[in-house]
Formats: sequence, C-alpha cells, structure tokens
Amino acid sequence: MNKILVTCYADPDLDGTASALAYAEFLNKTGRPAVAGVFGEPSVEAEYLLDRFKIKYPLKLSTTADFEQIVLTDASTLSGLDGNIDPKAVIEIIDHRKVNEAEKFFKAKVQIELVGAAATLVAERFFEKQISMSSNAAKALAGAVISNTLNFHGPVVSDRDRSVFDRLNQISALPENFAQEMFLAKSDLSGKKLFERMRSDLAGLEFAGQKIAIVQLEIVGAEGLLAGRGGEIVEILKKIKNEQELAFCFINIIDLEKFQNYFLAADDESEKLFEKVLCVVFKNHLAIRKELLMRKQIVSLIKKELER
Ligand SMILES: [Mn+2]
Repeated sequence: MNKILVTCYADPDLDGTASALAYAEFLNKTGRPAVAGVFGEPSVEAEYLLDRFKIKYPLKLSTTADFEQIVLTDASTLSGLDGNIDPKAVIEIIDHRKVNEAEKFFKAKVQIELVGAAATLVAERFFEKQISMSSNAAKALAGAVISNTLNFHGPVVSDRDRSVFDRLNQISALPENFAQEMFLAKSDLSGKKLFERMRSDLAGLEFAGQKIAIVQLEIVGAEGLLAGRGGEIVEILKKIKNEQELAFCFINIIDLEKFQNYFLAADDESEKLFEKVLCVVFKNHLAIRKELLMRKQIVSLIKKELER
C-alpha cells in the first residue's frame, strides 16, 4: 500500500519539520501508513534539535513519485513548496498562516487556525484522540512551540500553545535552559553563515503582480551584528532583489533577548513601503520597532497595502 507523504516547505524550519515528523507518527498510529519527508535542508534550529536528541531526520526527498497522497504541515501557499509537489495530490493541510492559498489545494481537508505554531495543532490531534506520543515527537513539537512563539514572548501566542506545551513537557520535558541554548545555536552568523542564512531564511511572495521577499532572522545580539555587518546585510538584500527580480526586499531581524524588530531594506523603494506599512522611520537604513512583529503579520500588512 502506498504511504502518505507528510511534508512542508522546502528547507523547512523547526515548526515545519517537527510537525511533519509528529503528524506522520500520528497517521501511522491511527492506521494510515505515512512517512515524513522534506525537500532541501532543515533549518539550523531544526538540525540543532534533531541532533541534540538524536531524532531521526525526515526522509530526504528529490521527487514525490512514490507518493499519491500528500499532507502539508506548516505550509499552505504554493510559493515555498518544492516544484515536485502537485497541489492535486495534497489531501490535507494543517497550518497557522492567515495569508494562505488553501483554495488552490482543492482536494485537501484544511485546518488553518491562527495559533502560535503548526506544532500546536498537530499535538492537539494526539490529545483529542488520546493517541500516545513518542518522547521524540513531544520534544520536537515542544521545541517548535518555543521557536515559533519566541519562547512565549512573541506577538502570536495563544492559550492553546501554552496548554499544549505543558502537556508535551509532561510526556518528555526539555532540559532546563533549552530555549536559550537553541536560540544561541541559531545566532552564530559568523563569516559566510550570514549570507547562507539570509538565503535560506527567506520567504518569497507575490501580491498584485509584485514579487517580494522577506528574510527573517531570529537571533541573540542583533545590535552587535548590525554594528559590525549592517552595510553587508543591505548589500546582500540588494543582490537577492536583483537576482530574483523582486519589486521589494526586506529583512526582519528579531532580537531574542530584547524582543524588538530591526528592519533593513534593499533600497529606497523598499524602505518607503515598509515605512508606510509598519509605521516606522528608517534612519541610516535602519528602522527599529519595539512592539514585536513576526513575518506572518508583516506579510499580511504588505498584502493589504499592495492589493489595495
Ligand atoms: Mn510555523
């Protein structure tokens, strides 16, 4: 019998990776053979968690030829999905983004709820059906909730995220200080790593025929990075904008200790759009916002402005 593929965006973050792994486990335990697989490389943060707890990586995919049925976790737009994924083959979507294209996956049973993490929705499936969860799945999902909610300091945290996190911790508690360690692990952007991470932590979208890309880095020590390499970051944004023929290109740097945003843009046009949409002012190519915003929220504000 053909297995169901559970997957997410190419180069998935921790939420996508953990959700795919855990939901494949859920399907297997409820009598529907499934396998978790991803295109590209899991994010630095996802690798950190999987390595730390010796959790088996999702299958590395180069094609979907072996699968007739696909489930998407933490993903519901065409952009960002690997080109091998046929929207018609998607039978289910579990996601938490307001700006989505769920209607383009017309065979899919869709659950989109605006909680902090897709991992929360996947964990709830286990709890609702009283299916036992492996220790590894509990750790991965708990790590994903920490990551997506910025350890519960972020702008999108619901009571459901908190309650799921408590229950996951009862199954398999994460080590003390795990959040800090995981955050530090993804804050090393020395040398070439800065360029590589800006490339991999980029989301491309298109509104009213205009292509945009937003890079998001969540790190400890944003101000130090900007003081040393702010100019270089703008140059990288310019390069990405030219290569991908974008109308606008930005970076949102979230400091994981100060919990504020640092925005930079590829050029004046991009700065102007951001100033208008986010009510910030750029000074020497940098704008700071103290009320934290995540990329998902920024995307929804830009969509509103461009489709006006
Ligand atoms: Mn997510």
